[in-house]
Amino acid sequence: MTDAFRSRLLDLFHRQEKLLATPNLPILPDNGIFRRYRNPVLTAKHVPLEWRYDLSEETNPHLRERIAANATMNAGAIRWNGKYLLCVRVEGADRKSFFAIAESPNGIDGFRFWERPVSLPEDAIPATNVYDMRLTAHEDGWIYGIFCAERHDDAHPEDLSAATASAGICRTRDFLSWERLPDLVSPSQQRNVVLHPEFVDGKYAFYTRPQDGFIDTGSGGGIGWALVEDIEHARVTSQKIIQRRRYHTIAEVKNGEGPAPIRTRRGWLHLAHGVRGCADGLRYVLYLYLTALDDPSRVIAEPGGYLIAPQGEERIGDVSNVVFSNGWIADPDGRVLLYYASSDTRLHVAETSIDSLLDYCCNTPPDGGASRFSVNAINRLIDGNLPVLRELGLR
Ligand code: M1P
Repeated sequence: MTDAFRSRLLDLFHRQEKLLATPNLPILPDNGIFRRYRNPVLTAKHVPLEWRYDLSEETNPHLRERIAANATMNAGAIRWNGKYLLCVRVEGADRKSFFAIAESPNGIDGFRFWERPVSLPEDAIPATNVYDMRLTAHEDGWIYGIFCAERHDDAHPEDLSAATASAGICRTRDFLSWERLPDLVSPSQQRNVVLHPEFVDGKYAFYTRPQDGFIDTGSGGGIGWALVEDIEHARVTSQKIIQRRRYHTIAEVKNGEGPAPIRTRRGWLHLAHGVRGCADGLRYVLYLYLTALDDPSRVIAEPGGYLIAPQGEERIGDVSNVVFSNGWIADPDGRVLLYYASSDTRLHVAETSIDSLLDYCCNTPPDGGASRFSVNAINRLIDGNLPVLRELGLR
C-alpha cells in the first residue's frame, strides 16, 4: 500500500470515528414536554466506510466513494439486551432504501451500524423499495417488523411513477436473521401499518392507513384498525377509522400511525404524523393521542395541534418541511426516547417521559375546530392565570 493511499484511508476513518464519538448534548431550556438534542443521532456520514468505498488500492487507487449513502431516516426502535437498537431506513444515492441496525449504549449518542445491512427475504412478488419499519415486540414472543413494500403498478405500464404500497411483514428474534411472511392482504393500498403489541380478542391487531393510490389517501379517511386471525396469512377483512383526517387541522391531507403504541397506566400512548398542504407543499408534523387500555381502538384523549414540528435545519432536506417518526423507546424508569427524521434526510432524538407525554395528552385542549374555540380555550387559561400573576404583582 502506498503512503498516499494509507494516509487517505486513515484520514477517512479518523474523521468518521471523530463524528461517531461526538457527545450529543441537550438543547436547553426545553419546553418542559420534550427536549431536542444538538446533533442528529445518525446521518449519511455515519454509514460505515466499507459500505461505501472500495478500500483496495489495486481497484480504487484514488480511494473514491463507489456506493454513496444519501440519507438515514425513519427508524424503528427497540431496547434489546440493555442496548438501544434502531432499524434505520438507509437510502442510497440510487434512491433505493434498505434496513440496517444501528446500536447505541445510551440511545442518545454513539450509534454505530452493525457489520452489514439487513438481508431481508422477499415476498412472492419482490418489492422495488422497502422502508419505514415499525418494530413490535409482540406478546407471542416474536419481534415483528412491519414496513412499506413498494412495487411498480403494472396496471399502468406506460406510467413510470405508478406504484403500489403494501405492508410487508417480517419477524426476528435476534435482528440478524429475518423470516419474511406474506404481505398484509388488504382491499386498499397500505402504508404506515403498525402491529399492536398485544392480542386483542385473541387476534393480531393492526393500525392501518388505507389509501386510494400510492400517494393519495383519498377516501381512506385516516388511521384505521383491523383485527387479523393469522399473522402468517394476514388479511384485512374489515377496518374502522379511529383517527380521522379533518378539515383545517394538522392532519387535513393525511395522517399515519408512528411506532407501536406504549402501554401506560392511563391508556395506550400513540405517536402519529399529520400532513397538511400549503403554498410550499406538504408539511409533516408529529402528534400524540391516547386510547383506552381495554380497547386500544377507542380514543380517550386527543390534544390539539402538533407535538413536534420541523425547526431550524430540520426544515431542509431531500423532502423539506417534514418530521416523521416510526420509533420510540420507553425505558423502565419512564424515560422515553423519541426518534424522528427531519426532511427525509437525517435522524434525531427527542427525550421525554411517560409522565410528560400523558400530562401533555390529557391537559392540552383538543382542537376545537374553529378560531373562536381556540380563543375560548386561551381565555379560560388567562382567567385561571390572572389571580396568580396579580398575587405576584406581575399584572
Ligand atoms: O416524505 C415524507 C414521508 O412520506 C410518506 O409518508 P405518508 O405515506 O404519510 O405520506 C412516507 O413515504 C415516509 O417515508 C416519508 O418520510
